[in-house]
Amino acid sequence: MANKLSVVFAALASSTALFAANANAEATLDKVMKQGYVQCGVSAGLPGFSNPNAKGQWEGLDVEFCQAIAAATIGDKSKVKYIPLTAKERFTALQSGEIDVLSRNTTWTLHRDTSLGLNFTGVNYYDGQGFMVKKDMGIKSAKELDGAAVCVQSGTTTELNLADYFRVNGMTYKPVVFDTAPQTSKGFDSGRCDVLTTDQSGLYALRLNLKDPNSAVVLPEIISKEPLGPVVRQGDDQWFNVVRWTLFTMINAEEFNVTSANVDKLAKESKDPNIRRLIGLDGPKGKGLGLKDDWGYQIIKQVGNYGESFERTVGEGSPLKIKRGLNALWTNGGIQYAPPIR
Ligand SMILES: N[C@@H](CCC(=O)N[C@@H](CS)C(=O)NCC(=O)O)C(=O)O
Repeated sequence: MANKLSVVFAALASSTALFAANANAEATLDKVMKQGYVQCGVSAGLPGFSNPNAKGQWEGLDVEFCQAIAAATIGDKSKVKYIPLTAKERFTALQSGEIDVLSRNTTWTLHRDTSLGLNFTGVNYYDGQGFMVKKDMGIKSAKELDGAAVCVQSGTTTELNLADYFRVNGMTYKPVVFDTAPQTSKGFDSGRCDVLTTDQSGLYALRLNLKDPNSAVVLPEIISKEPLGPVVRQGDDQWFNVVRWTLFTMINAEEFNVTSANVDKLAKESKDPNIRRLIGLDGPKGKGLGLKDDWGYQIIKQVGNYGESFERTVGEGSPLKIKRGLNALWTNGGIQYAPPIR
């Protein structure tokens, strides 16, 4: 009996402890509201994704996503504290609570989504790994890279894909490993390696930083899937939902042609139920997320829809000039698709 009772007590105690741990972990939204800003982990310097401009202000697709979370929660897109992180530092920063969300060209993989205690909330950029070589090498395909010295960044999916690709194709290579993107592109520029490999978006970005961007070409092969997206800690469903529905709102807003420029007019005039729900005039509004009813309106008004953000940061309106490709909406030949707001 005593034994049975102590088992029951032990079970009760451990479930209480578990509940307490969960209750603590549930508090990211409360914490953000209390501190008055979102602590957002970003890349230290990757043009188009997150990069400080000449005035020292952070810019890029991942930066704008941080701003969208701040607009949805606090109601002010400027309430973000940016924490630049290398690839190696990023997951510990999230696990330890140093940041509230990681918005840093990070690939969604099984290992990261499970064993690291983290959850990917969606995909804000469908990418794939590629190679960049010096034009004067005259190389046309990655299959000609046998024996090459390859510049690569540590702590990334890139390192593993590189090893897989060369092994599968019966080729050897010499890795030249760096900790940051600027070091990696400098290594390539100064001739430490023949090839630089990273996500294709990163190749376009790093190419801009070369002494002569025209001296390098990007090879046609894409050797992996790199779905990049925002990440949160496991065990905080409310915050997970806030972050993922911020992304879905940006994508849905593009689908329904709601932009930062026309959202006020549509709020007054539109009878379209999809648009009215998107900006919180009808439908589930903010209650389920623990946000104000205008959370979607604030994202669109202050930051814009997904297409606006894409074009401004990495697309035709940016120095990178990346085409929408896979990142076009599903209604436009791409695979960006968000569940409905209803
Ligand atoms: N998507 C890959 C690669 C991400 C990555 O860190 N890429 C480098 C090379 S483009 C980078 O962004 N560096 C920026 C920095 O170090 O601040 C991953 O999640 O592992």
